[in-house]
Amino acid sequence: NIKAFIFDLDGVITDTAEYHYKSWQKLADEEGLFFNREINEQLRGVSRMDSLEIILDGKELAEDLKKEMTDRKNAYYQKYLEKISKEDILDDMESKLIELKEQGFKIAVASSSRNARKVLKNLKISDLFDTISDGNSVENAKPAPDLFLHTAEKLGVEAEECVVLEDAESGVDAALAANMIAVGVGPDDRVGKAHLVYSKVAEIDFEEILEKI
Ligand code: B16
Ligand code: MG
Repeated sequence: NIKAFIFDLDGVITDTAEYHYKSWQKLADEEGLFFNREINEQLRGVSRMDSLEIILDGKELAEDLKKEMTDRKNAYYQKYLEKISKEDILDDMESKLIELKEQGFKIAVASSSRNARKVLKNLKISDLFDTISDGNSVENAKPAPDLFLHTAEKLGVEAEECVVLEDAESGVDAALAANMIAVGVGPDDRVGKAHLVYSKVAEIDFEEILEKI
């Protein structure tokens, strides 16, 4: 008996991945670290510090240096965020969200991003959600189930009553670990472990999801 839909942000509601990419690329260039779009793919849904660790690829640095680097990357990223507006909502996601609400479902955002509230504010859809969880909400980032479990608790529903929409492998893993229904958005080699997969956001069909699960 599904009562709530929990949405990932980057890759499901909007596409900030390109801005993350450009910001990491700038930092990597400044630091002489090897980085490209292929490595960037591995950063989908991964927290800021975990992303840096992937880029460092085993290279060990002092904590304060790593903190400075992630802060610098975030400053670049936040510059891009200033440009985000309602037009950056993917496809017809806003009308789909409104429809789910009208049907009586609870809807929430559960994003790894510490900038999630800022992004939602600029997209002008913050008020639609019953609750918003972000990279500050729990200690253990995706693929740990914590962020999704925390979100269900705030919604007042059981994990089994939630459907999670995710574009990242780490996010699908987190949803499955939380005992929720996982709907993947993207190629099978990325989100194929989900209960149901759509290749892109425009194809997500909520009636079909409710029928099939
Ligand atoms: P921040 P999501 C994730 O958002 C992004 O996919 C990932 O690339 C990024 O590193 C992470 O947020 C942390 O973002 O640096 O803003 O805290 O897909 O979980 O909505
Ligand atoms: Mg995502």
